[in-house]
Amino acid sequence: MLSLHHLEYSQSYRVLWLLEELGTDYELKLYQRDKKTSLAPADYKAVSPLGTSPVITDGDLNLAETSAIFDYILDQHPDSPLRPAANSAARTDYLFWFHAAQGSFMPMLLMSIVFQTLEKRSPALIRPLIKAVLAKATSAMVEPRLKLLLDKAEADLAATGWFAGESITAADMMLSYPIESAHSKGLLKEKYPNCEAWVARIKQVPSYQSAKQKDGKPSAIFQL
Ligand SMILES: N[C@@H](CCC(=O)N[C@@H](CS)C(=O)NCC(=O)O)C(=O)O
Repeated sequence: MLSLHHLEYSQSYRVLWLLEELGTDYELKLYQRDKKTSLAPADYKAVSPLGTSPVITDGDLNLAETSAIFDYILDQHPDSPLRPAANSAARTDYLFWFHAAQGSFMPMLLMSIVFQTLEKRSPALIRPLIKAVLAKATSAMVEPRLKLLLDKAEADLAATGWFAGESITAADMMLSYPIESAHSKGLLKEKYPNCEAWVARIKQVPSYQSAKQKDGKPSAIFQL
């Protein structure tokens, strides 16, 4: 049976949500982050080929990388509407947003977290200098890219309220982590009402709610 190794406050929430939505049999193993480092604990790192969350095991297979895990699981559910068919109208939107989640959105959010950590951990004497350098890097590199992504998300959501076609797909699930992170940082608000409404919409999906119950945390998002 497939096991999801679920690290608290991590991107593996999306895999938990996917498994709940598909209604498939799976085993859930819960792990807590290391209290000091916030990283995955040693027993988690021992399972994951890259030491990162999510990871699934299935027989002899250990598979990391969220998008690979999504495709592996969806390959076992070929008739699921969560992955629009190759010849369907929603397919290119699906491909774009499914891959933009990990390929473009998440690197920007990771950079923000790394910058915050660097600032927090820098020696007090040089902290103002580090802060100024990181603020410059944020305004030159992170903010413009995030803006382009959120502008496109806002425009694309206007049609149906979902990212690819008339109903929820795995692209919406993949985007939940970066867009909920943007929401919790207060980046959406009045500027991105379609994105705000989408965040509220996904939280109403029954499988999102049952995943939340199994996760047991107030939020899926990791915050420093
Ligand atoms: N590209 C990877 C990124 C995974 C990743 O960075 N996960 C974070 C959690 S959100 C993690 O494992 N953090 C704990 C650690 O690095 O020990 C994926 O899509 O699965």
